[in-house]
Amino acid sequence: MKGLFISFEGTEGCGKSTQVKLLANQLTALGYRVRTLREPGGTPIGEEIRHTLKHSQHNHAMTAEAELLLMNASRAQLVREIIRPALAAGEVVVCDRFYDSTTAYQGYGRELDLEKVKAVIDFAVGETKPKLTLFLHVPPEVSAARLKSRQENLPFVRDRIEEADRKFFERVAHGFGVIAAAEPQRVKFINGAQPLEMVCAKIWELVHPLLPRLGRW
Ligand code: Z5A
Repeated sequence: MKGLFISFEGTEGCGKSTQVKLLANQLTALGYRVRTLREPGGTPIGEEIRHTLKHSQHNHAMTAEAELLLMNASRAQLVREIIRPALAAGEVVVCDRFYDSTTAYQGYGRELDLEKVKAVIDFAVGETKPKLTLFLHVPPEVSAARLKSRQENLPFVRDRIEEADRKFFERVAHGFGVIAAAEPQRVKFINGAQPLEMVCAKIWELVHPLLPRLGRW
C-alpha cells in the first residue's frame, strides 16, 4: 500500500469531524491527495446502512448483534470499494471513526463478547488497518455541552444510538481508554477539550512525520 491511512476516534462531540476537515485542508494545501470518509457510511451501500442504524423509523427493536454486523457490513464495503483502491493509488485516507468504535460501542457499550467482536472486525477489514489513530478525548460534560449547542442550531433528527442511557456512554468512554492504552504506537491520545487550534497543532505534530514517506504528487 502506497498511501497513508489515518482514523479519528472518540466519544460524541469530541471534535472529530471538525479536525478531519482541518487536517484534510492542510494536506490538500500541501499537494497531497486526500480522501475523507465517515463510518458508518462512506459508500452508497454504507449510507443506507447508516440510515438503518441511526434514523430509520423501523430500527427501534435492533439487537446489539444486528448492530455489530451492520456496522461491519458498512465497513467491509468501504474497505473494498474505497479505502484499498485509494491507498493503492497513494492517497491519504482520513476516516471519521473506524473499527475502534466497534470495539468501544458494540464491545464495551453493548457488552458483546470482545473476542467475537474482534473476529467480526477482522473479517470486515482483513489487513486494512490505520497506521495512525487520533483519539480525541473530552470529558462527558464537554461532550454534552457541545452536542447541546449544536442541536440548538439544527432541526431535531432522531438517532437511535444516542437514545442509549448514561451507563452505556460511560462504558464506551472506558472502552476507548482501554483501546488507547493497549496500542500506544498506533492510537495517540489527544486532549480534545483544548481550543481548536491547539488540537489541530497536536494532530499535525503526529501526522507530519508520517508524510515524507509518501512523497508528493
Ligand atoms: N458507531 C458505533 O456504534 N460503532 C461503530 O463501529 C461506528 C460508529 C463506526 C456515528 O454517529 C454513531 O455510530 C456514533 C458511534 C456509532 N454514535 N453515537 N452516539 P455520527 O457519525 O453521527 O456522530 P459522531 O461520530 O458520534 O460524532 P459527532 O457527534 O458528529 O461529533 P464529532 O464529529 O466528534 O464532533 P464535531 O462535529 O467536530 O464537533 C461537535 C461540536 O463541537 C461542533 O459544534 C464543533 O464546532 C464544536 N467543537 C469541535 N471542536 C471544538 C473545540 N476544540 N473547542 C470548542 N468547540 C469545538
